[in-house]
This record gives sequence, C-alpha cells and structure tokens, in this order.
Amino acid sequence: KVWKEALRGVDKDVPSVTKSFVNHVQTSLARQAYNLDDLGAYQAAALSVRDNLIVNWNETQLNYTRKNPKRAYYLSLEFLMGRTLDNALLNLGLKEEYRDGVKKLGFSIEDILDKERDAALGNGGLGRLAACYLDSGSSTELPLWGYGLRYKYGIFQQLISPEGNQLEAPDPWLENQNPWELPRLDVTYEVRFYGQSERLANGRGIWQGGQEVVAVAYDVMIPGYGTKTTNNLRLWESRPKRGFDLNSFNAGNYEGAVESSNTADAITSVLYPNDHTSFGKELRLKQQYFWTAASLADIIRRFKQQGKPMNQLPDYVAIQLNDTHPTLAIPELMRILIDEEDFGWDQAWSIVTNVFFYTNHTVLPEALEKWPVPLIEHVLPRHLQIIYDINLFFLQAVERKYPNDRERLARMSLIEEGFPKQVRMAHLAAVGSRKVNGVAELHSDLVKTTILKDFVDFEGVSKFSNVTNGITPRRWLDQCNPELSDLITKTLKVEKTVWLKDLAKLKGLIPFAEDAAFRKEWAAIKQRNKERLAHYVQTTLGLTVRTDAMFDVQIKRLHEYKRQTLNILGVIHRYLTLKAMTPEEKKKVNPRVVFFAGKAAPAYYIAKLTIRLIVNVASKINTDPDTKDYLQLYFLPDYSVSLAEVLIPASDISQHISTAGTEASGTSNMKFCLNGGLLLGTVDGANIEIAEEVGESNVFFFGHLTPAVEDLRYQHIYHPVPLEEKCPGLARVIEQVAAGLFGDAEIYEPLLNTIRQTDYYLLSDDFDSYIAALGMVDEAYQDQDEWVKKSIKTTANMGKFSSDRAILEYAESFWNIEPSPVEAPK
Ligand code: 26Y
Repeated sequence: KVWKEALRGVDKDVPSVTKSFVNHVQTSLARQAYNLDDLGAYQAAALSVRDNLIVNWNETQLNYTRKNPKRAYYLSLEFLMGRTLDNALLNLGLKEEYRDGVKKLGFSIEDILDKERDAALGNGGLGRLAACYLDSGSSTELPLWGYGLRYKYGIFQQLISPEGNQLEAPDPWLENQNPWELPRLDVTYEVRFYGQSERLANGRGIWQGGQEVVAVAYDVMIPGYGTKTTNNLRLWESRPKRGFDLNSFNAGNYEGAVESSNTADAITSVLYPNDHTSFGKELRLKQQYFWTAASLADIIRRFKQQGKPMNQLPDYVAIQLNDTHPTLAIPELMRILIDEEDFGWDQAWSIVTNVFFYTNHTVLPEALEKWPVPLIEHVLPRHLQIIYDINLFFLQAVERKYPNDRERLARMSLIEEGFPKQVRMAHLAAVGSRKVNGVAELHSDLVKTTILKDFVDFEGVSKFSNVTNGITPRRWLDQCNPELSDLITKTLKVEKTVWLKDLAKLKGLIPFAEDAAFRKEWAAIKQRNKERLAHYVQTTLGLTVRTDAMFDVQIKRLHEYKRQTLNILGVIHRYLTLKAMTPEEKKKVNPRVVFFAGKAAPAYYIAKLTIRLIVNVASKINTDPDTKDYLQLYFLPDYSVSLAEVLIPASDISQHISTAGTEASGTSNMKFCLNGGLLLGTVDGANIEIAEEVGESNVFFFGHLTPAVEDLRYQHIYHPVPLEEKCPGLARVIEQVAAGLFGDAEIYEPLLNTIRQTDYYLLSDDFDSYIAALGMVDEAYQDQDEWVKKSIKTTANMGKFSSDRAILEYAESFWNIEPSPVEAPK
C-alpha cells in the first residue's frame, strides 16, 4: 500500500521511460537520440528521473506546510552523497523500467550510471553519516531537512606519483552541470562579517558595517525508499552583494573594487580537506558563520510564516549540530532573539537551549575546535560579546554550585586562557544544547568521563547519551551488492521493500548458515564481487589481481590513530616470513590480497609517508617471484563513495584497527559486516557493538583495551623499553624498512621514529597480538565451510546498524518529531 502511494503519479512503465528520456535528449539537451554518447544518456536519464523527484518533493513540502509538524534540521558542513541516479531509481522503484528503457534505446544502464561524478562534499565518516541519515529521514517519512554548503570543489582528487607520493588535484564536480540541484535564486539572505558592534544599555547590541555577502539556496532532493516523502538538502552558495564596490572603483583602486567579489565567492569555493586537525583559519570560520547564519534565517523565516510567536520555536524546530562545526548557530540565535526580536537574556537562552542538540564525533584533542578570541572578535564582533555573556552566566552558575573551585572554573570555561585566548567550541555546544550524544556506546562513555566530565557533574548525566551510528542498507547492501540482496530476498521469502526497511528481518538467514546449497550460493556471490573488483583494478590501473585469494581490505582516511602503519608493517612481516619459508611450507599458505585506499590531509606529512611506504612495499612484493603467488598488495588511488561500493562487497576480511578509545564509532565496519565480510579489529568504537550482535566468535579482536591505554602511554615516556626487547618482531620489520629493503631508506625515518620514540598510538604494544590475530584469520579461512557460516551469521545479525534505527532514536528521544506521511490530495 505504501509503495502504491509512493508510485502515485509516477509513470512506471517502459514506454513512458523511453518517451521521457528521448524528450529530454531533444529539448533539455538539444541533442539527437541516435547520436548520443553515454554522458548524454546519463544526463537525459537523470533529468527524466528528476521529473519524478520534483513532483514528490513538491507534494512533500506542501504536506509539511499543511500539517505543520515539528521539523528537525541537520546542520552539517559535510554531506558525502556519492552518486545519485542509481539511488534515486532504487528509491523510486524504477530500476527495472530504466534498465529496460535505456536498453531499448541502445544503452546499458551500468555504463550510464558510471558516467555520474560523485558528489564528494565531505571528508569521511562524519560526512557520509549525514548522507545516510538523510536517506533514512526520507525513508521513515520524517520531516527532516539538511543544511550545508555548496562547495564548488569537493574533497580533492588523489593522484599517486610513481614514487608513491600523494598529489592533490581539484575536484571540479560541477563542471558537467549538476542535474540533481535546483537553484533557488529567490531564496537569498544577506550575511555580515567584520564591522563594529555596539552594546546598548538594555543589553541589546547593534552590529553594522563590515562586509555583506549573499547566500543563495540550492536544493537537492532526497527521496525516501518506497515513500512519497522527498525531503530537502539545502546547500548555500556565497555571492558578492555587489559585483564590485563603486567607491573603490571611483577612487581608482581597481584591485580593491574587485576584491569584495573575490572574497565573497571564496567562502563556498572549497571544502577543507582536513579531518581531525583544526587549524583556526579565517576562511573556515567565515564558512561556518555564513552557513549557520543563512540556515537559521531560513529556518526562522519558515517558522514565522506559521504566524506563531518566537517563544514557541522549540515546539516546532529542533536543530542537530553535526559536531561543533555549526556551533556559531548558538550565539547567532541569541543575537537574533535579543537584538532583533527584543527578547530578554533569560528567555532567549531558554529558547536556544531547547532548540539545539549536539553530536560529538571525536575525543581526539587535536580535532576539538578552538577559535582564537581575536579572530572571532575581528570577524564576528557581536558574537564574541554574546559568547562572553554566555560564559559569564554559565560560570556564575558553576561557582554557585562549587564555590571557590577556581580550577574547575578554568577547566569548564568556554574560554581557554593563553596567548591568544581561545573559544572552546565543544564547551559552547554542550552548554547551549538540550542533549549531547556520542556515536557509539564506548565513545559516549568516553565523552562523559573525559572531555565533558565536568559538564556531566554539573548538569546531570541525563543530558548526555548515546546514539550508535548506522548506515543505509539501501546503498550499502541493495545497491552495492545486488546479487546478495536478491539472494536474501529469495531466501527470506520477504519482499526486499520490506526487509530493507526492517533490517532485523535479516535474522531469518541464520538457519540457512547450516544449508550447504545456500552457502554455495553465498560464496559464489562473494567470488563474483571479487572478480568485479579485480576487473575494476585491471581497467583503471592495468594491474592483474588474483581472485582465488583472501581479500583483506582497509579503506578509510589515513590517520595515525587508525593505524594503517600497523597494517603495512604486518604485511611486511608476512612478506619476510614467506621469504624464509621452504617451497613445501609455502604450499600450505593461503594466498592473500591486501587492499588499501584512503586520502591523507594534504599537510599531514606522516600520513603521506605511510601511503608512500604502502606503494613501495607493493611494487617490491608484487614482483618478487618468491612471494607473489602468496601475497599481493594494492593501494587504490582516489578513494570515494563509489569506490567503496565496489570494494566493500568484495572483502573477506576488513581491518578496523584503531588504538582502543580513539575511533569514535566507525561506519565502514558496519558496511563490510552487512555484506558478509568478517571484521578484524580492536576493541573500539562500534566494533564492540558489532561483536555483541554477531557474536564474538565471528569477529577477530586483538590489542589492548581502552582502560590500559593511558597507562601504556605513561610507560612509554617514563619507563621506555628498547623496541628490540619489547617487540622483536616489530623491531625486525622496522629494521628492514630502515635498511632500504623498499628503497628510500632515509625517507621513512620520520615515520619509523613515531614508533621508535613515543609510539603514541601503541603499535609496539599491539603488534604481537595483531600478528596473532592475522594468523587466526588465516586459520579460520582454511575451513571455507566454517568461514562462510560466519559470513552468513554476520550479515544476519547486522539489523541494529540500519541508519533507520539511528534516525528514529534521534527523532524520538531528542527531537520529538514524528513521521508525517504524504497523503494523496482529496
Ligand atoms: C575541525 C575539523 C578539522 C574537522 C573536520 C572533520 C574535525 C573532524 C572532522 C571529521 C570527523 C569524522 O569524520 N569523524 C568520524 O565520524 C564518524 C561518524 O560519527 C565516526 O564513525 C568516526 O569514528 C569518526 O572518526
């Protein structure tokens, strides 16, 4: 019934599809259908699918306007959407019709889908999570909008030089036009920077002068799976308010005249490519304010259209802050309420603290945002005053509860003393929000016991909670692994439209783990997915991957805490072991192919060295006749959502090996396990909850636990033990690298020194148990029957990790919003 409603008004037959396709070729593209390349066919298909999305989008917005439900807004500086066409076809239920339709016209749907460029407006996990949440919001019919920035350039394209250096090239993703966005040239707001702020006696402020730029809305339609609901992702583009400044021009200052136009455009020109290291750059601060100011203005305008007084804002609006990046929304809403809406401080603060919700995504100190006070004062003088006022009232309250506790006040202050003073955005976000959450059980506990401990003591623990991350099974199972999805549907005897929205249904697969015929089908699909990946590597890199081996995959941003270095040193260890084996011994070895992919922040020197080491180890071992039949290694350049969709279904084992307590959650771990890949990991983030669901016997855990980490680090500094003594296996591997076995001996010294010296991420503590765990993986893989059983049971028990579950937790326990299905007009 739901699907019938979802398809109302959609022409779900092949003739309509071809008609609309040809129509777009001739009119929108002004081309001829008989003389069209795949790119043109992609554009025509996209435009024709888009027609359906627009109809649904319009009905959805009309439905909200009529019913006026409380709405939630997801503010994120990153939305890592990937490709849209395939997902839109799936969610609209039009995949088969388009497959047949374009075939009739002489095209292959796969080739067409492959022409789309990824929308890569994000760095990694945080941005992809936002994309999964939008999919789930629409699929569960929640009134949920996203707000972000329309970067002209997304995450850089990664090139790998022959020596193994990462080179960055721009990502001009909008070059071929983007059929998935609707420019809203009429939806604009002016945003001010710099200038002067004057405080009046009544507490209000007047902020004027400075620079004004214009925010223009671009809307991206977010279809739900099998629902009419098509929510909106609104992305802002910055434009100069005036093309050029006439005064400067008349004064003969040509450069000054065009400058204002340059700086306005600059705000949304590029996504900052660093995650986990905050640099305090002025342009980044301007991005954050530009986006939060435009989004709040838009939210408030929509609220006001209902004719309700502003004090009812929290009854109609919930705003989720995706990390601290949008925290300026808190002082901005205070500014609007006090300076423009005439509220007194207390009433304004009570509105603010009932509207915002803050998700923390990391406890790593270098990733916690701090903004220099002088910079905020310069760019946002009125906001600095408000932040100081918030701090004053907050610290007064702390002082009342804990009299004469100066140290506590210093720890909790929104302002960190120093030169310069800095605003601690996590403190501001925590103080200004109704709820604070982490993204997996362990991480949420760490938030409560480390970075925000004082705040838990002061405000009570009920404000702090957990929402374990999730992933959308539509993209991360049905789309990326269609054969497995079909097998599941056939086996469960439940329509996929049902189990893809109720992922706990996968439990029905458990008994089939004992069914030999089913296992055979399951394994054959994995095999074909490996071949698909091998084909990708062959056609893009010209390299031949053997597909009769175990596929071992680690794909994520390069970071010391994620320990790609541990993995590559483990590969070298395996290589040295193989070199020392007799041919007889080698015959017992199961071949392994190790894949890496991931980008390093352009200024992250150690991470780039790790890539270089991986690439050079690969060229050595892939050509060594003694070992190449047993061990192959690939670094696949330019990791992206689309590449993940090929890699994940092909993996037998994937690695999630962060130092315990450092990976807040991880979400690719969920994607691999959902696709029947087993997990090799540390007892960290969501790995723990995955093990709880699928059973510890089906995952490979190793390494020290979180409570031990602090003490181990202390030992490294105060009681260092020479590496040769502490971990001879690791010492031997490092020696070989240092001796130049993979070339460039001196070049790797800084990387090796991170381990030889403080070894902050505990490689020397975990190396032996890591190697032992890899051995257990080998052993388990020898028994293919048992392995496939583990694989099936893993998939079967992953229901918890659907982002539908996660988004409904946010909706129910935080936002207090409900599904608002689109109804047929009477
Ligand atoms: C402040 C700025 C430099 C910054 C920019 C991006 C800081 C952090 C980030 C991105 C963080 C991120 O991606 N965090 C990841 O979020 C995922 C979704 O919750 C988690 O699964 C993952 O463990 C966490 O590292």
